[in-house]
Amino acid sequence: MQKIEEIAKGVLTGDKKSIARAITMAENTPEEAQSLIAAVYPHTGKAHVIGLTGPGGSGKSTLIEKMVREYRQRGKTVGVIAVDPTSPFTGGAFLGDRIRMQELTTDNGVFIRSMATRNNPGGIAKATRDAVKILDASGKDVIIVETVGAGQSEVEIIKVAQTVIVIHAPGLGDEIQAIKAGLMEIADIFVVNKADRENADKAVVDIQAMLQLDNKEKAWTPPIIKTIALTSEGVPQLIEKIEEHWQFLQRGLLHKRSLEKAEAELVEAIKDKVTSSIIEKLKREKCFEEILRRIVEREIDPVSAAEKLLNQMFE
Ligand SMILES: Nc1nc2c(ncn2[C@@H]2O[C@H](COP(=O)(O)OP(=O)(O)O)[C@@H](O)[C@H]2O)c(=O)[nH]1
Ligand SMILES: [Mg+2]
Repeated sequence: MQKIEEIAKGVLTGDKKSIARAITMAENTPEEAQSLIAAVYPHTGKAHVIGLTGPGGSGKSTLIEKMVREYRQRGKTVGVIAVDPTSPFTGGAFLGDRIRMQELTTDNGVFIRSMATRNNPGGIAKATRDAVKILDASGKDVIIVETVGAGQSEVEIIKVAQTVIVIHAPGLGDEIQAIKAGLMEIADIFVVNKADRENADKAVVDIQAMLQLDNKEKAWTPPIIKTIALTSEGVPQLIEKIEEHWQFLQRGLLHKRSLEKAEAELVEAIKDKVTSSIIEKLKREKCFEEILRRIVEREIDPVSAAEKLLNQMFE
């Protein structure tokens, strides 16, 4: 117990080792991490959480490195969480070029971490949410979450963000389709990276065309920003747009979104608790083993058996 208190205290002072240990705990032993999260939770809610998602190879990690530098120049502290199932967990290593990152990793105003996506007992979306809370409590002004692709779990992960950036780059095949399918509605800002490549303008036109298909009345129209992450071109403009979106949210939507997020997290937590407590209770019942035997003997199918058990329990 003492240990968790110490880690929590360290997190609140922004101590890198404590932050790292706290995130590891959230990944590996989410139940143990719960008391830590509870302890730091009152100190969260200040950071601007930015999600960056798009196909692998579009330049997310390169762009984030440049965004971090830009934020540092503006005097802001930054946390980065990379959720990338395609690259193995390397204990905090992030971005291909580690030497380039050395400078940032020794900066106390920056914390960069990649998340383990395998063997994650509580689920990657939950672990990412916890990591964001830990970084938020540590006092980071901005937290950037990088995820790959447009699958359901990526959308789940990116829901942690207040500002969602969907990135694309020319030369990645027909990935615009993927953006269209999964991420169109949740994008607040589009980035076309690798603007040094010849098809960049076509990518911009494609996204514009998609945006025009959606003729719902919107208070915020997602801008499309061209960047060259390699040279930082467009990065200051991107940061400006992110700030603009943050201001926009603070004029009203932020509170509504916070309530929605709170509800989603509360409902998920209730589901978890209810499910495990009911299952534990049922397992202690005598009829549990009997019904297992009947399923094996093909006297009853598992779903009907579940209904039967639950009916007995609640009658
Ligand atoms: N030409 C060009 N290459 C880029 C640019 N940004 C990133 N890259 C390269 O694209 C590759 C993938 O970048 P990375 O940041 O790892 O992409 P991620 O998978 O989306 O995180 C790397 O070889 C980068 O050097 C850019 O603006 N222009
Ligand atoms: Mg990456």
